[in-house]
Amino acid sequence: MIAFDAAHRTVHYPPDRRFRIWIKPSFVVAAICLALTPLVAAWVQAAAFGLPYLAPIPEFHPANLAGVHGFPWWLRWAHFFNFVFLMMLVRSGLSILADHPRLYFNNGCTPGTEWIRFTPLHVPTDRMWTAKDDARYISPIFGLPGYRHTVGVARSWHFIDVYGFIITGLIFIALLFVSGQWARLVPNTWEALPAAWATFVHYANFHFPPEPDGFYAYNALQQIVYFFVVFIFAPISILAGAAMSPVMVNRFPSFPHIFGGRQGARSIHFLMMLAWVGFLIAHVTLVALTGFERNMNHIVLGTDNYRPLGMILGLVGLALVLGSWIVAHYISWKSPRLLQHIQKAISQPIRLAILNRLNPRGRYTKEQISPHFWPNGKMPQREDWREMVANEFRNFKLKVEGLVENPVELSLSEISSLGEDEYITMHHCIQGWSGIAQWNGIPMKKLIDLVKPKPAATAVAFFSFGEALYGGAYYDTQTLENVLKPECLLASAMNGAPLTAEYGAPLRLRVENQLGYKMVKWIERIEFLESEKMLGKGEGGANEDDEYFDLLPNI
Ligand SMILES: Nc1nc2c(c(=O)[nH]1)N[C@H]1C(S)=C(S)[C@@H](COP(=O)(O)O)O[C@H]1N2
Ligand SMILES: [Mo]
Repeated sequence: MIAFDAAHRTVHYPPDRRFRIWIKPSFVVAAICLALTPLVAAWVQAAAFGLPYLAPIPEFHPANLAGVHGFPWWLRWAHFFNFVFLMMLVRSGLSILADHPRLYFNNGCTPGTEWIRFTPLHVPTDRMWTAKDDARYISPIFGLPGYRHTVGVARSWHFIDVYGFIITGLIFIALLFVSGQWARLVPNTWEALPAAWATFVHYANFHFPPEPDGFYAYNALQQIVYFFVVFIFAPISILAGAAMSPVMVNRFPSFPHIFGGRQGARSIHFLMMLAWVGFLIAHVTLVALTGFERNMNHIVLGTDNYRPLGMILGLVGLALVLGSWIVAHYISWKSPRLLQHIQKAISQPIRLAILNRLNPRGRYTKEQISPHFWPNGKMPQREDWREMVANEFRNFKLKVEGLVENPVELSLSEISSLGEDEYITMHHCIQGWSGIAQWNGIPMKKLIDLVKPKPAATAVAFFSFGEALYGGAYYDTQTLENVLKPECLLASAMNGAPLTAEYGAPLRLRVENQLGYKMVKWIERIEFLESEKMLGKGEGGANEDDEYFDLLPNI
């Protein structure tokens, strides 16, 4: 076990590390039916009519090499790197999942409506139960980096690897078409479908169909499965990932509909992970059962013979991949800051160029407001805040200071007299849950017009009455440019009523193109600065400093 200090130990390695999976019974029944239907059909067909006819495999010999064949070097390397990145994505994805160990098909994530949960706990109704309380421990054997509430580090891996995965995929697909190798993966006639079914009937009856030499051709089922993995699995996984981005969802609210909503996208992202892992298991099993040494020579060396070298090098490659998990584990815990900065160096330019340009314009109706909205964060403990709660913040004055021409101290009524706006938007927490709520408050733009930032001011910091996870005041920063965008509110009301103590009274920020942790609750003061680097550890917020979260979480 990694040596944690006491504070990190309570967060990352809690006494309750039980692992439970519960699946809604109707989902279990549906999954079993879905899996059994083709099997039963195949069994019935074989019992009634015998094993179906399979077209004879064309004979290949060096004098008769019709069509593209073989495994060029780029294909073999793409295959290897795809495996490297995919495993990292799965492992870091599991760590992310454990941070909100429930999956739903409704946008509000109402406890009790999940179709699967990875926690033995039921959400208590007699006390505040935050999403952070709900995070679960996952063993570092399965998760990267594992342990509990390590979503920041896990996301660093997930996003570094997703670029590797996408770039590998794009190069692979481009070269498939350039080289003509695509013809090996894309069926060229509809007859491939009945042929694939006939092949499946053979497998389902534990009867291996005649094995074509994969160096020259695949059987019909194999071809269709490979086609699906490359041209269907990968795009669905990537699109479902994108459909969890706050800026994508709040800019293109109908985009997640293709997955049945924002949480449908998260569920399908997970189910696709299962599909990848299921494919991997079936693929490796068949590679091993249908001539392991020869198959390994194909994919490792690009040769077609029975020598053991491909297998040996392949096993070395596998050992390297396993070794990469161990190295990744140590980087996660020894150099998380470096990892955070590498991810930032890769992701931030891409986010600035693409996602950050999209302006939120999510519009939801009152009927869509979530019945439950997960609370998050540590309630302020400060005496002055508690007293203000008791007298409904009548004496509260928001301080707005720093690099401004006109520093102000404003009461809640002075603030609201600047002119309130109202939006119904979808909130996205880094942990994975979402919720729709209505927010009232003044656009940050109005406050900015009032205080007149000096030209040197580029960042705006929001300081909370509440503490951060590891102590010190919770704070976060925004660029001045971002808080001037539409739908950025200094909110004082939620769902038509003044903010309650739980949800951030007296004021909280709303920035609909970013994740929840950027939206400071229980705001005490606002400061305009030259740069976010001047505060805390210089990363731009309490979570960025201590939990290695992103400075710019558009996704
Ligand atoms: N002061 C403070 N603000 C905070 C947090 C916190 O821990 N402290 N948590 C953030 C996170 S992670 C989220 S998701 C949202 C949650 O808002 P909610 O409680 O209204 O759901 O608040 C954000 N603001
Ligand atoms: Mo969050």
